[in-house]
Amino acid sequence: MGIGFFDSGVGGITVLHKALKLLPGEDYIYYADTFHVPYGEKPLAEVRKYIFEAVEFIAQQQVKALVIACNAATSAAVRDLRERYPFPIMGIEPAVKPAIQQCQGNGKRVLVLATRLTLREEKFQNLVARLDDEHIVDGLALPGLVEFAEKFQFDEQTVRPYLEKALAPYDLNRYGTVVLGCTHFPLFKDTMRKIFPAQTAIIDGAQGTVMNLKRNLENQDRLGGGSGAITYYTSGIRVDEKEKLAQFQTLLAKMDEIE
Ligand code: DGN
Repeated sequence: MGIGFFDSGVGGITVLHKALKLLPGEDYIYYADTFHVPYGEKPLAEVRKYIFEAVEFIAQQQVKALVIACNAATSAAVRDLRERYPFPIMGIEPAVKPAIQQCQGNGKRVLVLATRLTLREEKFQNLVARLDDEHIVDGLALPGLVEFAEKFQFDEQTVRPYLEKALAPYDLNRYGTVVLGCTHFPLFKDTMRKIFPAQTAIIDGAQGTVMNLKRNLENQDRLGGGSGAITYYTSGIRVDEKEKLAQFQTLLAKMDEIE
C-alpha cells in the first residue's frame, strides 16, 4: 500500500520531495487537484467540497497514510478528514512556532507568506494568538506564486518583479525569519534568497510533516514495502503522458537544486 500526497496543485511536490529522501522505501500517490487550483482565493465551503472529493478518490486507491501537503487544505478540512477515514492523516501548517523562537528577544519580526485562505482561517489565527505574545508576526498573501508554479514559470525575470512589488511595503531588514506557509512557495526559494537579506532565515513546515509521517508509520509498524515509485493523478485522472510526468520530475529536480 502506498502513501497518498494531496495538494490543490503542484506545491505538494515540495513535501513529497522531503518524503522521498526520508522514506525512500515507500510507494507514493501524488494527487494534484489541478481542475480546481487555486484553493487559496476561494470560499471555504467550495474548497472543502473539492478536498472531500479528492480525498475520497485517494482513499479508494488504498493508501496506508495520507499527507495533506497543502496548508490551505489542512486548515480547511484536516480535522473532519481524520474523523472520516481510518488511515492516519498528516497535515502541514505554517512553521510559526520555530520562527517566533528564532526571533524572540532579538528584536526581529516574523513574516508568514501563505494564501489568503490560510492566513484568515481560524487554525492560523489561533496559532498566532497562542504563540505571538510580542506581536512580531506579520502575514502576507502571495497568490501570484501559486499561479506561476502551476504554469511552471520559475524564471527570475518573471518572479522577482512580482515579489519585489508585493514586498515593497515591508522593511525586509526587520525580519529575522520568513515562513513559507504555502507548499508552492519553496519552489521560489532561490529567488527569495536574492531578495531577503542574507541573515533572514527562510523556513517551512515540510520536514516536520514528513517526520510525523515517519513516526506514525513506525508506531504502526507499517514502514517500508515500496520502492519510491510515484503515481500521479490530476483531479482523479491518472497521469500517463510522458511530458506531464517529466514536468513533475522537473519539480523534484528543482527542489534538489534549491535545498
Ligand atoms: N499549496 C497550497 C498551500 O500550501 O496552501 C495552496 C495553493 C493554492 O491552492 N492556492
